[in-house]
Amino acid sequence: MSYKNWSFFTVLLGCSLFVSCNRQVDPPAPYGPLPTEYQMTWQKMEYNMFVHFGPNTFTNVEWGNGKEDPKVFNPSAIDCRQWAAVAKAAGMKGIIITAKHHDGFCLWPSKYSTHTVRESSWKEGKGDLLRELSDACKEYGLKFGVYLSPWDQNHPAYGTTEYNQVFVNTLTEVLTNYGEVFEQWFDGANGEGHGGKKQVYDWPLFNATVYKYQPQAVIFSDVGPGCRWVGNEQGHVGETNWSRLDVEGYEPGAKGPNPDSLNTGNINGARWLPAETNTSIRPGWFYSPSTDDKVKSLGQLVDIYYTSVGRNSTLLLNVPPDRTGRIHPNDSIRLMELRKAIDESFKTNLAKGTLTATSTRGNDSRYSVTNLLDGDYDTYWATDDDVLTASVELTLDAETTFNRLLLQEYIPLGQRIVAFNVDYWDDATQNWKQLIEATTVGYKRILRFPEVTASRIRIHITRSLACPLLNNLELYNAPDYPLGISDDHRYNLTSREGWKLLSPTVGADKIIDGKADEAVLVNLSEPLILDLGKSQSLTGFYYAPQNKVTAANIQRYRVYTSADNKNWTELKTNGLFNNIRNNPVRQDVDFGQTIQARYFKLEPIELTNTEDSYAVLELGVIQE
Ligand code: FUL
Repeated sequence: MSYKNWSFFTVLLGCSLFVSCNRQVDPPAPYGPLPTEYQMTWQKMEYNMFVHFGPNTFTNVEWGNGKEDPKVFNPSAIDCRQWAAVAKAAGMKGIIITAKHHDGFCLWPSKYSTHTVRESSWKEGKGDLLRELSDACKEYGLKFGVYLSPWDQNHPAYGTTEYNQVFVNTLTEVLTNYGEVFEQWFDGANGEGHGGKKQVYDWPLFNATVYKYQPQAVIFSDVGPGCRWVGNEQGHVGETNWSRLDVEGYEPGAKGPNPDSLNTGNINGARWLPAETNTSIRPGWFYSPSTDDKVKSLGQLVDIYYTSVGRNSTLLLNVPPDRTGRIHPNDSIRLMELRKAIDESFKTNLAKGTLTATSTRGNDSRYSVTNLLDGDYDTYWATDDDVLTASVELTLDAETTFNRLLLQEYIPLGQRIVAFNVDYWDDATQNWKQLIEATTVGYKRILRFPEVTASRIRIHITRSLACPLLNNLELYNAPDYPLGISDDHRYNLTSREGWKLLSPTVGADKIIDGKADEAVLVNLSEPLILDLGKSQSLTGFYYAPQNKVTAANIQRYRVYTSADNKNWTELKTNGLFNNIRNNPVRQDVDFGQTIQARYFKLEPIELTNTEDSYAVLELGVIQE
């Protein structure tokens, strides 16, 4: 090569080096459906309060039928500022109130209904609960959201095409009179109203009404469009949880996607539809004095935090005010304990050290793995477009003991990571050892594993739909909070001495053993007949269904008692276990009188699905 050529090459090489050192690699392209700005704001709220309040608070039922006297609604010392103070101290960011439940009762004096606070005894009909709560939320810096049930058992127009407009009118009142609404909660339940008629809901019209007056509101339902139900009311979204769902051909309610899809989302789902885990601090959604001693234990609530917020979901925890109109101390104390437990668990981030990655996008410092520790939500680590598996390693400044790993994926550009492993470096064997294998990260993922002491930890992404983007990594050593007394243990408190189940004969022992552990399947033709051994004073009965949304549990039933197992007295002709499909917890039914009897019979007349046998976990009578 001549000197002239050589110098030409030097110049060329120099230029290309110059260009590559300063090259700004393109940011990763968005992948799949993306969250809107409003969905991002909503996702970051993480933890909100649900409030079920209305006539049911006073009548011991979960579903009112619209025929209740509005005068039963009469809280003696309502204090929405107390609700807001409790929510705020609990660490919640917003409150969603049941403005109208299935009984049609409106917590504001609606022009379009005659079943409202105006007709109640509260404040001599001059009260407006939405006003009081929305004001309290503003005062405490909380966001305000509304639940409105299209199913309305009171309104005379329900079941006619006219009703959809009535519903839109009530919706408009709620959305235009109380300031900003961060979430609109639509219940898909579609039961019978006046004269046994069901309504064909106009969902596109309902959604358009929300967006017209509150464009930033995130709309909840089985199919969104803002966020989705997780397919159960027990407080857990899937370990695999995609913030995406296919909604084509589905509707909110019974025509919704199956509970498993709702629980995990769909890996290639066409719509961005993040999960909201909704559950109640008590067994039911509405207050009842009978559940004052059944508030979930601290351990149960901590567990729910991990199975919701820790799995890429928000948590909407229901705290039902009592008959005075205040949050009962049993609930508020538990919420403060939960707040303390969360604070304690995530007080000290132990992820201090040096981060390296097997690959960095364009070797560009803007996508450096060090972004994972900088506390800035909008800086993230990324790989090149064609690098779909990669590892991130953290060498800790010192040997550290930890049992929790928190990861966040940069979801404004889509959810991508399918599967990953977490390993720690074992000094004794000089090898990597696996701590845990996991699927999906999403907005926030908190992994729990047994305590380990190590100085290196590695996150190995084994499958990603597009180049992975992570923006945060934290390590903690959190205390364990034992689950404590659960409802299952409480069954043991009932004395079952001398009881014998005469029907069915197979599995009878399990049904009355006081252990709500194993469900027995009974043929629909066989009722449950219990012999108490001798005549007793009975005030009610309980039925514990199988704890699964997809189970075949009893929904409608007849109940009888007898002194001789021959002549039966019918106590309930068409009993309904309210909301048992979505919330399959133990049902306690009060006879409303004391009955002297030796035999008790429960006859199923309708199940939660179309199977021909039904599930029973436990059955028993409640004695005086
Ligand atoms: C369900 C309703 O039927 C329950 O009563 C409760 O409001 C729950 C949050 O949603 O669909």
